[in-house]
Amino acid sequence: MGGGISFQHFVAACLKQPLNAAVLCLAVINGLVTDRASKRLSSKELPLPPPKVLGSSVTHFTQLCEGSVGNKHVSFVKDRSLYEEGLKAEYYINKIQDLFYDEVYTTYIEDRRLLDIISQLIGDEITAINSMIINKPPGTIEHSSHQDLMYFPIRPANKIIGVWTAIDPATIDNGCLYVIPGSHKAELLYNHVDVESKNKLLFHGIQREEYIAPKEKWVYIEMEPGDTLIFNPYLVHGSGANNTQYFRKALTCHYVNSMCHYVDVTGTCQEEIKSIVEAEIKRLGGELSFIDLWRVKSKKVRGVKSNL
Ligand SMILES: O=C(O)CCC(=O)C(=O)O
Repeated sequence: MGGGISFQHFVAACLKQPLNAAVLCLAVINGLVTDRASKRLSSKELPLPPPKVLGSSVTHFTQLCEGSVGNKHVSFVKDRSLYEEGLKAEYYINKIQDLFYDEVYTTYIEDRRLLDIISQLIGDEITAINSMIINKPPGTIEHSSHQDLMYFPIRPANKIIGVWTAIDPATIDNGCLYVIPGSHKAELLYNHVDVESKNKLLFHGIQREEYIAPKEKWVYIEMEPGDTLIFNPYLVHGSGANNTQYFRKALTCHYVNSMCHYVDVTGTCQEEIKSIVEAEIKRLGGELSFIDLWRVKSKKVRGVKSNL
């Protein structure tokens, strides 16, 4: 396992300048954006998201889990092994997805300052996809290394960007994110296998990720509440187990330039994911294709028109 360093120090070292702001950008580290953009991103004027949203995110999560606040749009993902322990919902719900019409979480997803940053990276026409609050309750196992693009039938990839904001302190002990720096540069999707099917549906991980870079090169990113990681969808990343007795929550969303298009992933390394998703939709009584599912899981958040 690679040694952990504080996120602030990691980014500051990479940018070779002091960095005090909560907005931090891995894309900058990997040279994806210009110097001008990196200066803008490290500006103190852009703290993200407002602390009020972070605080209400936690309360709202609990209320959604307990059913004391209803929301017919969101969907819940359980950690199956924690569920089997008969715990309260907050202790086994791993994710709440599809937050686009949730009054609390949209204030994060559509935060003007966040969209200003995203527009520097992918352009002014922005569609949000795949919004989630990720809960990592005590006892959660690791989330294997993967590339987010594996799940998206959308291209071009360089117009897709992921955003992950810590709600709680994220530490090595409670399962912070780790990344393999530079792993996005080859613009390759690595072979993923179903590694955690006992715990969660659709958790595929990269086979033999140590061939991409030895574990000493992996970087564990400890983050404070409000710290935000922005990353390329080819970037290999994952997160560790939560070995503490506290929750580790984060808000995350992907943003896509609205002029992107859907691609048929049949015959590619994404086909297995497509088949699993379509089979699960069928099992639940639905008829959506993989692409239609992403149409449902997207929302235009800036600009006038979206292809998605
Ligand atoms: O928050 C985590 O533990 C991992 C999240 C992640 O990598 C993802 O959802 O793609």
